[in-house]
This record gives sequence, C-alpha cells and structure tokens, in this order.
Amino acid sequence: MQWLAGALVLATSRLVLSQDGNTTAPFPNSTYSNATSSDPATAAFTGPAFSPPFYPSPWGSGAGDWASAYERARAFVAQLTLLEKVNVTTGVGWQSERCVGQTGAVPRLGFRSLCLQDSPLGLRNTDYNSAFPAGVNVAATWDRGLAYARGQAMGQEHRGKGVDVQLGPVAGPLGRAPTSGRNWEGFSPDPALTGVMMAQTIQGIQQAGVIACAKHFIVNEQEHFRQAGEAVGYGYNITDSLSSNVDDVTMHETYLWPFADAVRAGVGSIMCSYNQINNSYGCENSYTLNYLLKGELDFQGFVMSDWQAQHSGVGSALAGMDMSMPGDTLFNTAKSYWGANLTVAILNGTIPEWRLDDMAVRIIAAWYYVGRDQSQVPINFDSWTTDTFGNQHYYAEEGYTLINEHVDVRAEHSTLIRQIGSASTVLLKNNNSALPLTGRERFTAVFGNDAGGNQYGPNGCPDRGCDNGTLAMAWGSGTANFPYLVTPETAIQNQVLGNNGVFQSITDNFAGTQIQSLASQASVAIVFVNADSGEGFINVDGNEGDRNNLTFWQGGDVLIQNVSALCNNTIVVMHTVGPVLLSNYSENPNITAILWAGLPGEQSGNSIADILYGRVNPGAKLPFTLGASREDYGADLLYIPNNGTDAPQQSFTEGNFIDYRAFDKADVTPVYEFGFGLSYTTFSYSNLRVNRLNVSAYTPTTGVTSAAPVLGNSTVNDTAQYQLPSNFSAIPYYIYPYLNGTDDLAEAANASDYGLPGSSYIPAGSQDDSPQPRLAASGAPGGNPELYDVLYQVEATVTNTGPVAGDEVAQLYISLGGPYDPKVVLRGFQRLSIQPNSSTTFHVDITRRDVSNWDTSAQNWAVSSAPKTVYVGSSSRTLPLSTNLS
Ligand SMILES: *[C@@H]1O[C@H](CO)[C@@H](O)[C@H](O)[C@H]1NC(C)=O
Ligand SMILES: *[C@@H]1O[C@H](CO)[C@@H](O)[C@H](O)[C@H]1NC(C)=O
Ligand SMILES: *[C@@H]1O[C@H](CO)[C@@H](O)[C@H](O)[C@H]1NC(C)=O
Ligand SMILES: *[C@@H]1O[C@H](CO)[C@@H](O)[C@H](O)[C@H]1NC(C)=O
Ligand SMILES: *[C@@H]1O[C@H](CO)[C@@H](O)[C@H](O)[C@H]1NC(C)=O
Ligand SMILES: *[C@@H]1O[C@H](CO)[C@@H](O)[C@H](O)[C@H]1NC(C)=O
Ligand SMILES: *[C@@H]1O[C@H](CO)[C@@H](O)[C@H](O)[C@H]1NC(C)=O
Ligand SMILES: *[C@@H]1O[C@H](CO)[C@@H](O)[C@H](O)[C@H]1NC(C)=O
Ligand SMILES: CC(=O)N[C@H]1CO[C@H](CO)[C@@H](O)[C@@H]1O
Repeated sequence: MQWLAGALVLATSRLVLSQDGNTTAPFPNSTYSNATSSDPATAAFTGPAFSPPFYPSPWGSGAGDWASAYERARAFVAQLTLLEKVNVTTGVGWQSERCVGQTGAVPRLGFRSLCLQDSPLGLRNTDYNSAFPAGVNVAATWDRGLAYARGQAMGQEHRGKGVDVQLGPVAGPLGRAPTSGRNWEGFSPDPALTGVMMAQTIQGIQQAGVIACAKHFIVNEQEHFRQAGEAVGYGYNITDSLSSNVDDVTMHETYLWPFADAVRAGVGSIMCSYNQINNSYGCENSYTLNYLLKGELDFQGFVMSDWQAQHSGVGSALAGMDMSMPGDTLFNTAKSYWGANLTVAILNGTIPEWRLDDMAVRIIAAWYYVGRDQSQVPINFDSWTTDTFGNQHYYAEEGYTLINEHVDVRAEHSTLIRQIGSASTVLLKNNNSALPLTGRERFTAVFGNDAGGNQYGPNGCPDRGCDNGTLAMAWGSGTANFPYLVTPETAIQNQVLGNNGVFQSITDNFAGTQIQSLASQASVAIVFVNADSGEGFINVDGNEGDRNNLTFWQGGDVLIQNVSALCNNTIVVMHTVGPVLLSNYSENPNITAILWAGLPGEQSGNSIADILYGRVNPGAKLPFTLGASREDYGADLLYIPNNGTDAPQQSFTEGNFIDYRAFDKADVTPVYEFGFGLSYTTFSYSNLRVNRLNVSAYTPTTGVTSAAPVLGNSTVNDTAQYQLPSNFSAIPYYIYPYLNGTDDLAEAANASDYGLPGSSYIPAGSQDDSPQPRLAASGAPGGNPELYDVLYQVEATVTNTGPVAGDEVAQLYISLGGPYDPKVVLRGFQRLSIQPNSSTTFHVDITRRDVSNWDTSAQNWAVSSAPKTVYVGSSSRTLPLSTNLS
C-alpha cells in the first residue's frame, strides 16, 4: 500500500499549489469586500484578489423537479463498484473514442460511454447536420419561441447522431468587452437577455432528450491567456492562466445572473472554465463551484471541466468538479488527474467516497432528468474523420470498423434557420424608405468578399478558421460544418433575375477600378462587409481569437467608402461577431440603409434577401451597443501579460458597468444603442400601468441540509480487485480506472520524487459529510425561490402606426435607484406581432430578483430603500413611458 500513499500525495499536492487564492499578487480581493455597491471607488479594491475556500462540496439533494431523477440515479449508483463510479466520472482521453469527449462505461450494467459533443450552434465535426445561426443572432431576435425552437432542433440533431450531452449554450463570455473572441457563441452582454435565452435554449435541447451544458463557468471573458500553454504558443511565457478578478456584487448582479437562469431551467451540466477567478482556477475553485453554483444556486446536475482546464486531482474533486474532460491531463498524455488517481484517492480516504458517489449521482441524474433512458441511440458518427470506415480509437489507431454512418439529422430545420436569420437582422438606418427594395430596380450591384462564397468551399478552413467569403459562422470549437451555404450573392441574383433585372457583383474588395465602374452604374449598390473572431487556438489574420480592433476586415471600410462615393443609394449589410465602428456611415447621405445580420448560418443569403425585398419586416433589436469608439465601452481586454511570467491579472474594475451601462454612466452617446432597431412600419407606446401584488416578505433560507447520502462502501483492503484484469486488452493512451493501468502510476506513486508532504493539504471541512447550513440565498435550483415571486405586473399598449404588419420588441427597464446602480437595467421584453392600425398589450412580470441588489454582508439579495422607476419603450434610450414602483 505504500506506493498508494505516494500517488495520493502527488494528486493532493496539486491542490494547494493553485487552490483558492494567492495573496501575493497586488490586485483587489473584492470577493471579500463588504462594499454594498460595485462602485470601484468604494469597493475595497486594496488587497490581492483572493477566492475564499468553501467546503465541503454540496451533495445533490434532488431539489426542485429533480426528485425522481435522483431516486433512479441513486438506485443505479448504489449498484456500482468503485471502478465503475470512477469510470463514469472520467473521460477516456482525447481522440480515444469518436465524440469530442467520452466517459468510461459500465459494461456490466449495459451503461454505455457517454458522448459529449460540441457545439452551441449545432453538431461539430460531422456531416448531414444543420448549421444554425449563432447565439448572438438568437439574442437579436429577442424571441423566446425562436430560441426554444432552435434549442429543440439542435437537440434533435444531437440525439439523432447518438450524442448524450450538447456542449452549449454559452453565458461566459457574457461580453464584458466587445473584442472578446467568443462573445458571439453566447447571447448578449446584458445578463437578463442572456438569462432568458439560456433558459429557452436549455429547455429546447433537453426537451429533445439531450443534456445541455451551460458554459463556461465563470468570468471567462477573453481568449488571450486563458491557457498558459496556448499563450506560450503565441509568444508569451506565462506559467498560469489569466485571473479574472471580480467583486462579489458584480459577480452576482452581472456574471452569475444568467447561470442562475440556466440552473433554474434545469440545465443538466455546467462546464467550468480555463481562467482563474480571483486567482483560483475555474475547475478547482471551491468558492465558485461549491459556494455559488452548488450552494447558492442549488445546482443538481454535474460540473465537467473544459478540455484541459483541470489542474489538480484531489483539489478539483473536493472543490466540486464532477467529470474530467477529456480525461487526460493534457491531450494524449495517457495520464489523468482522475481515472486511476481517483481510485487511489478514494481508497486512501483523501477524497471521501460520498464525494465520488455525488459525482456519479449528479451525472446519472442528469441522464434520467432529460430522459436519456428513453431517447438514447447508438453513436453513429466520428469526430476525427469523415471516412465511412476507420479506427474507433483514433489516436491509438485501433479498432477498424464502420465509424461514420452519415445519418442525415437535418429534418426541416432549414426553414427555422432561414426564419431566425431574418428575424435576427437589425435594421439600423433606412433613409427615405430605401428599403424594402421592390425587386424592380433597374441595375442591382452587389459588392464584397462578404457577399460571395469561400474559394475553398464553406468548410474549407478547419473550424472556420479563415475569413474568406461571406461570414455566416465565426471560428473555433463553437462551430458546425455547413451542409451548404446560401450566399447573399446567389440569393440576390436569383431575386433580381426573377424580375428580369440587371445584376452584377464584385467579390474582390481590392478591385478598385472595377468597383468604381460598377458603383457608378448601379441604381442600388448593396455592400457586404464583415468582422470575424473566434477561439484562441486559431489565429486568423493576426487575431488570437480576440479581435485586435473594431473595424471591418478585408478592407471593408475602404470598400464602403469607394462604393458610397459613387452611388447615392448604397445599402450596407454587415456580418459581424459584435460591435463595429459605424460613425462614418450613420450620417453619410449616400448610405441609405444599414443592416446588421450577424452570423446567420446556412441560409444566410435567403434570410437577408427576405429582409431586403420585404418578404419579412425586420423586427430585431441590437443585443449590444454600437459605440463610436472602442474606448467608449470602458472595459477592454488584456493583450499583454501584466504580471511577469505569473498569471496575468485582469481586474473588472468597471463592476457592473459594461456595454450600455457604461455608456449611460459616462453619458456617452452611442451610434446605435442597445435595444435599437427599425422596422418598415412604426410603433407608438401608451398607457403604462403597474399592478402591485401582495407578496409576503422575503425569507432567507435557514436550517441544514441532510447528511451526505451513503450509497455503498466500495473500499476494501484487498487492492487486487482494483487491478487491471489479467485478460484485459488495454487500448494505448486510453484512460482507465485500474490501479496499474499504466506504468506512470508507479512513477507517480513515488511522492518523494516531488518532495511533497502529505495530508496537511486536505482543505479544512472538505471531508465533512454531516448536515451543512443552507445558504440564505439558496433553496431551489436557481436560488431562493422567493427571488422569483412576482412583485409587480406591468402593462403598456403598443400600437402599429405605420402601413404594414410588423414585429416590435417592447422593452422594460428598471432604475434600481442606488447611487452605484446603473442608470437602467433591462428586466423584461416581448416580441409582439402587430397588424397596421392595431394595438396589443405588452406584459411583464417583475420579480423580486428584478428589483434586488446583492448585499455582500448578508450574502443575500435585498430590495434597497432607494426609489425605483420602471421604464417602457423601444430601446435602452427611447423610453417614453415611466412610473415609480412603490
Ligand atoms: C483582503 O483579503 C485578505 C485575506 O487575504 C483580508 O485579510 C483583508 O481584510 C481583505 N481586504 C479587504 C479590504 O477586504
Ligand atoms: C466594511 O465593513 C467594515 C466593518 O464592518 C466597515 O468598517 C467598513 O466601512 C465597511 N466597508 C464598506 C465599503 O462598506
Ligand atoms: C471502464 O470503461 C472502459 C471504456 O468504456 C471499459 O472498457 C471498462 O470495461 C470499464 N471498466 C469497468 C470496471 O467497468
Ligand atoms: C519561462 O518562464 C519560466 C518561469 O519564469 C522560466 O523558467 C523559463 O525559462 C521561461 N521560458 C522561456 C522560453 O523564456
Ligand atoms: C496521476 O496524476 C499525476 C499528476 O498529478 C500524473 O503524473 C500521473 O501520471 C497520474 N497517474 C495516472 C495513472 O494517470
Ligand atoms: C483566404 O483564406 C486564407 C487563409 O486564412 C487567407 O490567407 C487568404 O488571404 C484568404 N483569401 C481571401 C481572398 O479572402
Ligand atoms: C482590424 O483587423 C482586421 C483583421 O485583422 C484588419 O483587416 C484591419 O485592417 C484592422 N484595422 C485596422 C484599422 O488596423
Ligand atoms: C502566487 O503568485 C505569485 C506571483 O504571482 C507566484 O510567484 C507564486 O508562485 C504563487 N503562489 C502560489 C501558491 O500559487
Ligand atoms: C493508507 C494510505 O496510503 N494513507 C495515505 C493517504 O494519503 C494521505 C495523504 O496523502 C497520506 O498521509 C496517508 O499516508
């Protein structure tokens, strides 16, 4: 047994080296601050950023509507051996199986390896799947029904390929800074809008019988320095990931908010992030995982690591991580922090068995919760090749068999995709009713690299890692292969030819002479421009995931200037991942219309043609602010390490003031504000009424939890039963739970090689299985259920005062009234379809959470005594109706 102790010490030692705070870096420890506002001036930004320890890891209780899933999961886990429990929690290694992540299996009980697959906008790395619009487009629809329908359609496609867990949707990044590379995978920098879209997407995916994964938890707000190894690859020698340093108020009021909605919606899994939070890694941060997520939000599902985001074995287990992905320490090392190491840690007692049981129960409960027992189909695709036959164990090059059955899972989803594409297109400018076009224009000219195809094909650049042709999806793991891509050039040409018009296009942005010639002949010139970004493992045109600037790519600004100088009916269509600089165009009289079309997916051309030719009346609104300069956004990214070779420190000193809240605070006028968008008709607002409901006072949750359930006692002194079975033929590089599964374990067992001491590193309280005090803000999945009590019902009348039917997104904002509160915060919205000369009622229920602030000393939400005002209107800056909330 002696060598077991050694292995244990090694895994345990990782715990302290990076666990729960590092008090030597000169940055704020506002997590500990008792400031009652996020005003940086008063928040105690004095010490180093420090993440307080919180143990033990809360065990799942079956709270909310999880009771039946828990009952079945506990019954299942009670039958498992130690090795089988470990198998369920640990991935089998990068490219060891066919999905981007797979767990070990329980062959004895016929429980197969779970298949985890990207992405938030569809199925990654396969064929005969749909390419859906990105999250940012869903946010721009402000349409709950479309968000749900897209989630359900994506879930059906994952289900049809045999996927158990779809790795999406995204609320981290939220969008603290406009250049952050992966903002488009999520929804909006507004936490309330993102929260609604998270909940709808999750419920859609899970209704289809697939587990959703809310990611990346939390304050994962930039690509630069998210992983030290990656940063070394682009020239920065750092030893640890960036730390996002955020205070308690901002954490709750901005970044945790949409995750609360995700948990309340029943999300089955959450992915912890690469970054550190207040100098403790996201996947071993006991404060964010144990305290916030499993304590305060009562999350009942499981936490998986992002791929290679795990930095310790015992540390991550005790801090609340439940599944190691993809299972190996780094890709293809054949070593794992868990697997055999987890078996050792349980046998040794360093990790209590109830913690392993809790991991397994959470995983199996999520599986039952979404009905995987009813809906699982065999895995029928392979992530690493499109060949029909190949190796099931790709990296090991073993198991030649049928690996791609090329199952077409698209159904009729193209109709929904086209609809979301047009429903998410924001009309920003429309002088003299330049739009809609009649289709009878004599000479239609289309310009731009962004109008045409990619010369390498729509999937020609792996993970969409280039900016060639029209931008319908950005780059990284958050992608899917296109089955086809309808370009704007094709769709507009079809339209014009249908009316026997003249159509010509130029897709080389730098063909100056030809562009001038064509622009001067056109009766209407439609210029397509874009701006791209993505995930940090791919560099496109010098952009390491994050954008370097907010201008257009591929010479787009020069193209707009060249065309608009010669054509006084120039229409600009933008496919961008987020904000771009438009002040040169918003007032230019030759530019008659401007449209933001985002990242619309496979039906891009048809969706924009539907808007341009008036088959669809635009009703989308901006899910972010379009400012005049990058500086106007306040918060920005860190592009150069600022802490030597140690973890770069990114302090969120702006607090809650991101996007429109920053513009409002500094009283800076944007070019187009958050929530703005025009229609081919007009709307008016009237008759605001507020009904205050009689609701009893808020009760903090009190009392204690049950003791940790005991589901079995697998630890016996006879370690022989934990050895690799003698007749077992192990696959190379594969991660197994067996004690001598690899030679490396013996090496790891020799703790003295590392000069590490022993059990003093186990965090205080982490082994405690006794009933624990319940947190005041907890009580059910999503937090204290009384936070969601409706305090006010608000109604207003919205009238279509123009000539055609149209959609209006009516918006409700609240001023919380405190000296450090944003001027207004979005709290409700509805997308209303209204016939001309008709009215409809806009209705919003205002909950207790909607009017509360986070109180750091009470560690609970509280309604302040500051006077509160409710506003209703068509954007964050056009709010014609208002009244006090008594
Ligand atoms: C900062 O954190 C340290 C613990 O690391 C604590 O002693 C100190 O009081 C904190 N300072 C403030 C202002 O919260
Ligand atoms: C924090 O609490 C301490 C002690 O209760 C008090 O002296 C201090 O003023 C508080 N700081 C803030 C910013 O509220
Ligand atoms: C663990 O999972 C692997 C891979 O799925 C499987 O080969 C092995 O038999 C499992 N071990 C146990 C003890 O169930
Ligand atoms: C990177 O930094 C580490 C720690 O400071 C140092 O040991 C190492 O030599 C550096 N590597 C390079 C390539 O500069
Ligand atoms: C156990 O974890 C250590 C890292 O802490 C690693 O070096 C070792 O290879 C692991 N053992 C196995 C069998 O994966
Ligand atoms: C196409 O993509 C490649 C790779 O990113 C790039 O080098 C090239 O400039 C692009 N060409 C065009 C015309 O966009
Ligand atoms: C901004 O970045 C894009 C993409 O790398 C590049 O094409 C463009 O020239 C840059 N803009 C400026 C002003 O440098
Ligand atoms: C804490 O941070 C300092 C400087 O950033 C670094 O030198 C030290 O190794 C870190 N300590 C721990 C325990 O992580
Ligand atoms: C029996 C055994 O191996 N015990 C070890 C378990 O791990 C702790 C902490 O690493 C050691 O101190 C024990 O010796």
